[in-house]
Amino acid sequence: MLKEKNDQQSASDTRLTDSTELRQHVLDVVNKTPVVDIHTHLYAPEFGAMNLFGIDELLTYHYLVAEMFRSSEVTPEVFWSMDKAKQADIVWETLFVRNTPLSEATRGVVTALAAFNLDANAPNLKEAREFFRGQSLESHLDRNMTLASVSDVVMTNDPFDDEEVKTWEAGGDIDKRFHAALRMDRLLNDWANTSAILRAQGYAVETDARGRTVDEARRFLDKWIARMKPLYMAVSLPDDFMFPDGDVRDRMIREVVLPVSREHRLPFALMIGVRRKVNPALRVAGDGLGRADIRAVEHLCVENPDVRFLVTMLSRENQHELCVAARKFSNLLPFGCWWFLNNPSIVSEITRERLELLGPSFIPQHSDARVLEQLIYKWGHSREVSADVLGVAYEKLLRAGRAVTRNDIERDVARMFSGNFCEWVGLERIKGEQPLD
Ligand code: RAT
Ligand code: ZN
Repeated sequence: MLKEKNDQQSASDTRLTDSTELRQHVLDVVNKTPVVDIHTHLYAPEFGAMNLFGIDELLTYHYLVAEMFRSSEVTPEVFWSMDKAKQADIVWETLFVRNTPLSEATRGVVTALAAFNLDANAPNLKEAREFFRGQSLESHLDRNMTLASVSDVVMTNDPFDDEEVKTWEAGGDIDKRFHAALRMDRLLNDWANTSAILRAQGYAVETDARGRTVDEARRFLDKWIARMKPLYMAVSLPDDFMFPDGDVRDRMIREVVLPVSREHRLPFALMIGVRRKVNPALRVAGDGLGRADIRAVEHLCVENPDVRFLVTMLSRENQHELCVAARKFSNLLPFGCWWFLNNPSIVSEITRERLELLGPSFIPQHSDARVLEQLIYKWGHSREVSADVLGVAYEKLLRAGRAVTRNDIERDVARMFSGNFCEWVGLERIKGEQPLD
């Protein structure tokens, strides 16, 4: 046993000087290393009906709905009046039967179906529906997490969502693989309505955010932090987000969010660049994007060196300057290729750029999955890109005169897939470690 272990040890320490062997090792490590998925819209089983899985949910994902309207005569009005199964039929017929599923979101469905040996050329959804109907949530969840090699999932938790609140208020433990992220959108992007809701809940807040608003909003957050034990607070922000600014959001960030972040040692995640409801008729599929001003991020980081920021930006044009900002501020951790950026060509470009400017000190990807089986394709597809990008980087290093070992590759990948995040949010459990024997 000991000898076997020593042999394994020395194999891991051997310098990889052959580029084919090197690429093979990188692929192997990238595929095997468990990932902590730092931003999703998935929920622990305890959240009941909020758990989405199966073919009808996969096909009515808003990424696909938007694409369907480009190739179908059906109007948004008619589409939204249909039940989910009928909507799924239309998406399948339009994007998978009458057209070839060439886009990233459609290929994703193919990858997910193939993982369960389901026919992606099927003329209808009969077989897929039968298969998913036969799955129990618990075992299907285990299977998906294993297939995607995801060890932990961070949810998106909105303390103003009635359905979600019911589960939190019921108390009780939730599945340990799931972690909370306290979503701040309603507090920071819709204060006029949110302040009225808070007043109805007994908080003495004002529409203009004056008076006792700051103390009361902090009291509200303290309560939800105690309840959810989130790993971080998060907000999505428009492309015209500025900091400093003279608006209510500025005041709420300065006087509520940042002090709460310091007091509870909770990082603040900013997802910047979304333009909500560019086409309102498309509903959840109708959001767009715009280029944001990196100076807002720089100001936050320079003014708050004791706060840790996780930042992702939606516009491709913002990616280089986000890397440069991260070089200036060690309290800034760039993460993920968000939403419209989650396509192999762009993920590849961004990951190369980040690696070249930041080494392994970033988080390459999050899934943003809303439907369980999306974990399989989102992680499968992005692992392909990561392995490619890393393989090229190690080969260049080899040519420059520095060979790497399997241990080096394992350390780098573990850092990017889980370590950077766990350290940032203080998640104690060490991720991805195999038991000793
Ligand atoms: O990627 C998405 O599914 C978007 O609709 C949004 O949910 C976005 O990721 C967000 O968290 O606001
Ligand atoms: Zn999201």
